[in-house]
Amino acid sequence: MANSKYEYVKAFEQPDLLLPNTWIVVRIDGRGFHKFSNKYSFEKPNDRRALDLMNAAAKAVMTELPDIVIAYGISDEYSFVFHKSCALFERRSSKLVTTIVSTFTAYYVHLWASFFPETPLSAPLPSFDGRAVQYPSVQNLRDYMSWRQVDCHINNLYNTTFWALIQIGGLDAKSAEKELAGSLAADKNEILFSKFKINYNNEPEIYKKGSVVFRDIAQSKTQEENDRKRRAKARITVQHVDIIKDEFWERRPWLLSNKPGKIPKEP
Ligand SMILES: Nc1nc2c(ncn2[C@@H]2O[C@H](COP(=O)(O)OP(=O)(O)OP(=O)(O)O)[C@@H](O)[C@H]2O)c(=O)[nH]1
Ligand SMILES: [Mg+2]
Repeated sequence: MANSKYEYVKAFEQPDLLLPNTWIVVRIDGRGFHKFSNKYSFEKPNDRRALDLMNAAAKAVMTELPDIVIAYGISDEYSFVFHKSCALFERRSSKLVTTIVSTFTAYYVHLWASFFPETPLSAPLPSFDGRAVQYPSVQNLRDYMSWRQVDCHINNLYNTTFWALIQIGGLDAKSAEKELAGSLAADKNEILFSKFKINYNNEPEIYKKGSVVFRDIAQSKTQEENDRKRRAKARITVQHVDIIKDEFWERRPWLLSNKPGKIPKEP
């Protein structure tokens, strides 16, 4: 077929390729969720319904995209990890990010009513931004995951203490902020315990550790199905566990190897 005179515009499309053989993390983040959480009266500092909704949307994303090996969520953000061998969407950054963002947002809106039956959504509707980051080694990838989980802990300890000072202690926001300025983790634990009889260790795991979504596959499997099909059928689970220590990864070698029972080899 002859080219039209307009066809030259195609040359303006520039590549946005991600390197092969790297772990790709797509992190999405709720846009303006400070305002959004006030509009729908999210509980402070943690709203269980809002977190469950985030987790349900993340599970739906993972069901539709079997190339995602693990996801980790806190607050209004979620990180999705693509295996280093994944060739999905020709490893084009914009395709990966827009697919994750639109699929996640669609499910977030679709599932809203199941988690907030009393408060229907109204404009402006929730939306998310997203970015892709590449990590060349398992160590870098695990350090990324650890970074997010440490952030979860730091933020949650601060927020739990801050809101206890306000909700139970009767302080205003300015005084609570002043009280916590320069405080260490031990100081916050001490404030929680001595002032409010709250043992931070007994706070719900979902708030302290965030949410890890992954496929709980059996380690012995017939070879009839190819890996992608097998992953698509595996049960997706949401857990609130430590992903910083080796134990989580050692007990689930299929997560990083993408093969049942195999640990990834790295030089
Ligand atoms: N009350 C309440 N607020 C939450 C909860 N989870 C997230 N948020 C709000 O969402 C915000 C998320 O932080 P950011 O992503 O930095 O803030 P943002 O307003 O979304 O801003 P941008 O991401 O830059 O658009 C928090 O600061 C809280 O205000 C929750 O469980 N309860
Ligand atoms: Mg946000």
